[in-house]
Amino acid sequence: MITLLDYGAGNVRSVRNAIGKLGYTVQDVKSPADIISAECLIFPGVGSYGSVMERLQRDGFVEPLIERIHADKPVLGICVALQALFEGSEESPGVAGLSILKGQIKRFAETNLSVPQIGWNGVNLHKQSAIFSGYNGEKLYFVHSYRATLEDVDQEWLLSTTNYGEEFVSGVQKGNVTAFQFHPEKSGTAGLNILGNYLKSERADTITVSAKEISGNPQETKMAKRVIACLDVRTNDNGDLVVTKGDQYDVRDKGEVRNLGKPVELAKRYYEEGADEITFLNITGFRDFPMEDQPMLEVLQRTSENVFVPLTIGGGIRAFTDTNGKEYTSLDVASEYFRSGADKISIGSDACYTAEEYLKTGIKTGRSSIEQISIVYGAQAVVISVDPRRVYVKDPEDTDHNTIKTIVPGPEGEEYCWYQCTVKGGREGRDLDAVQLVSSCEALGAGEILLNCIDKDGTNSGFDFELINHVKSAVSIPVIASSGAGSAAHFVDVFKKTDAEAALAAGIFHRKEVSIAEVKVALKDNGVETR
Ligand code: 1PR
Repeated sequence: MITLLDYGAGNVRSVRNAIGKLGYTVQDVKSPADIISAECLIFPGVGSYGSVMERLQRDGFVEPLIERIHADKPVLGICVALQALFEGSEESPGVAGLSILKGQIKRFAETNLSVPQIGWNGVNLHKQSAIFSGYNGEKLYFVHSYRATLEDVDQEWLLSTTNYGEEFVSGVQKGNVTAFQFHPEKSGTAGLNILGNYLKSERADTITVSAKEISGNPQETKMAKRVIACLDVRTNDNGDLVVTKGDQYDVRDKGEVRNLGKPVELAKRYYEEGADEITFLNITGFRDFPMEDQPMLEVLQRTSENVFVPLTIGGGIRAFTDTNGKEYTSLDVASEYFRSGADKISIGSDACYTAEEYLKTGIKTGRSSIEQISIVYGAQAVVISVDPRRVYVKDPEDTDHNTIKTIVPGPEGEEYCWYQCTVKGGREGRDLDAVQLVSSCEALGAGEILLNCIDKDGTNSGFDFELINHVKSAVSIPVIASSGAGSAAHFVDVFKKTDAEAALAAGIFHRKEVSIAEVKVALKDNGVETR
């Protein structure tokens, strides 16, 4: 029996599912006393530092947690839970942590690397631990902007480090108390193995750690470039929820919505094929109210039972008033998705409206969906889905928008273009360019950009490098290149010719033209770091 500390701050479903998958029963902490009496406690870290600590305080969990840790009873902390062991964090100034370890959690120093660190990275062990038995250096999934520094950590606690522009603390362990910065429940088979080791050791009450340094000189760990499978989901004309795929956003073929499979089954297939992440886009979300769209919630819930890599959901994330006049904030909508198994939400149309307002007033109201969700769940949980199309101009002076000189001239031989943002699934163009959108959203607290391209979508002609470089140079958060992949070589190209952290495709995977495994082999053969 494993006890889970679910303080309602985000996707705890995945941890719950992972424990279940490993054959254990989960019970929830219902009162502070449960924290003390639990045989084995898992403390998942979801949300921002401040919101985690605030919820723990609200429920009276802080003191029992400290008591339990001091009593050396088994605890496994994940992500922000590792950070919570320290005295505080730059993420939420003035908020006290559990103060088991001295020092403050700090934001990654400014380098040319994107922050948050989102993706798969290795760990170097500094101790021998039964928890890592069978671990062969596989990459594990990290998602965070703040980290414990090597200078701050008590050496007695140091379990593992990871490199991301610097060497930081990715695992701590002392006696029966362990915490990871990475998410074992989101790290595929390798992560499940680590979690399984922990649960096994706990049951036998034999978590063994020898203080012996691991011999040899550990190499710097390296982040992998991510390969993401995207599933555009909607109801077809027969009322079935299907994965579809458009050509430049037109999903109908001879008047019928293309049906390329069932969302839960396809997601499972991509996980098994080695996808580093899976994205669901409810492509009619701008029209329908997602809280009434139970099938999408069910898709997430069922997918997260078998898929142990990060899940992103987009489509319809915005404030909404239902037909009974009941108001839902975008935070309510997002929270429902997180509870159903999403790790990140992606905002499309609403991000454009928010950016337009922000550019007009320069004021951060705190009321936009980006700000609300980012404050509670952390920037890393907020992805901005950009749906741009090229607008050609003869001269940059012909527009107020950010232009590029392009190697793909327009129909009239125009040598310049800007990228116009669209809303409602590409149906409506706005007076907003991609650079304006992404830089405003970053300023408001977004943590990642999903960069589609209507001109390229479904064409199989390769990614739009010019767009990717243009957007990448405007932000310091990670960028996912999307639209146009037609071969494994296109993935190699996008990582060689741009600094995108991830590349996403839909059509080629759905139609089984190229498998994710083939993409990974091509990347590896060409010296691109992969999982
Ligand atoms: O505006 O917040 O409700 O979000 C709606 C979301 O749905 C947006 O993220 C938008 O990109 C997406 N969307 C809306 N309509 C469509 C459509 O196709 N008619 N799909 C649509 C966008 C684009 C990519 C696609 C890649 C790769 N899909 O996600 O998967 O272009 O395709 P490829 O590899 O086959 O070329 P909101």
